[in-house]
Amino acid sequence: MKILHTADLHLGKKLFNTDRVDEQEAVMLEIIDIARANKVDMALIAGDIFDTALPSAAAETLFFESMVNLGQICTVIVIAGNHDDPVRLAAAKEMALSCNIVLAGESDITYSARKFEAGKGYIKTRINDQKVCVNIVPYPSDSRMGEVIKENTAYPERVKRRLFEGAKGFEKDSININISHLFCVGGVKEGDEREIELGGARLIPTEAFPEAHYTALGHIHKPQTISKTKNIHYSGSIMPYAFDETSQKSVIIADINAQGINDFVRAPLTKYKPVAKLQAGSVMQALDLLEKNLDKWVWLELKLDDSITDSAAKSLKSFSNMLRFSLILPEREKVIIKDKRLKSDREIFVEFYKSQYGGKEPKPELVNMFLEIMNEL
Ligand SMILES: [Mn+2]
Repeated sequence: MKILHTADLHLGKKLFNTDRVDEQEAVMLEIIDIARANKVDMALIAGDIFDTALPSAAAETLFFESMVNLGQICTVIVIAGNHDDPVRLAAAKEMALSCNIVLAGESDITYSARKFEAGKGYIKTRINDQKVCVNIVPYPSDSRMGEVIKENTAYPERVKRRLFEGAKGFEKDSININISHLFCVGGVKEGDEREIELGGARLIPTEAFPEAHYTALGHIHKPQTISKTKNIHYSGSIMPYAFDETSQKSVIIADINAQGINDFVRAPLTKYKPVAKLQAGSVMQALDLLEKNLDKWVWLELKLDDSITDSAAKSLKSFSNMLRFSLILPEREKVIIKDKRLKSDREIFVEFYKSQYGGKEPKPELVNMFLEIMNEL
């Protein structure tokens, strides 16, 4: 069977207030074309479908239209990520089922028994006369797993338990697949994923995954293979969502049989605008760089000895591909180049607050509250 694995669509997500639904639509069409051209049997969409719990109408329309089209090509499994509202995402699950789509918000997917053989956390189907079992684990936060936190059970242990529960559907003669949305030990960060910052206690080790022919993960935006021997992969996001996401985006196409993975390729996505963080030492150079990067979203850092003239600012602003502009002047440089790691949590917080609120100092109570939370983590 052939699978297509993608994740982190973040439909509706803007880059510095710039709407990207048109770009997202082009990429979704490209993904559907890739599925069709490769005669894919199953699409695995591993969470963060939307960017917010309350997506825009345009983002929802794009999702539903894309899924209906994909469902005409193959069976589609969609799980909720941390950015998705699990209830809202799966609200149309009954209707989706008749379009060959499983919408999995929270763990319980027994509703899909109308079309598939479904158990607690898994579905079974047949593709080209081959048995297939998919262990479905949407973003496993404690509240979404409906866990009562027992003493002395660490978060990775609770997730492991949940992963092994769905694996009860795995059979010796079936192709067995795990799909989830989490941060796995060994994952390399790129972009602005929030939970990664929360520290090691939430990381899931590879031992937590039941042995399977393929494990499809979402959550990290950088495409990467966590374990080749255990077949654990991140597809990465469908386009860059932060200025440090410079790697080529792609979807995974894998040909799997009962013996293992026959063929594995990352099919590049080409319909989005890449990002670039550019540095210039003069206005002339800055204008030249912007001109040369019209096909990219640009964050321009301009280092000058003196402040910028009105006419230069006007020329720079005329480039609509420039989404962010940082002017670095000598007196501010000391602050900017100081390594964050050398600063205390208090310093970092105060600096961040001031940058967000026009230089205003945060109230001491607020700083203390922040430090208390930091200590608890
Ligand atoms: Mn995520």
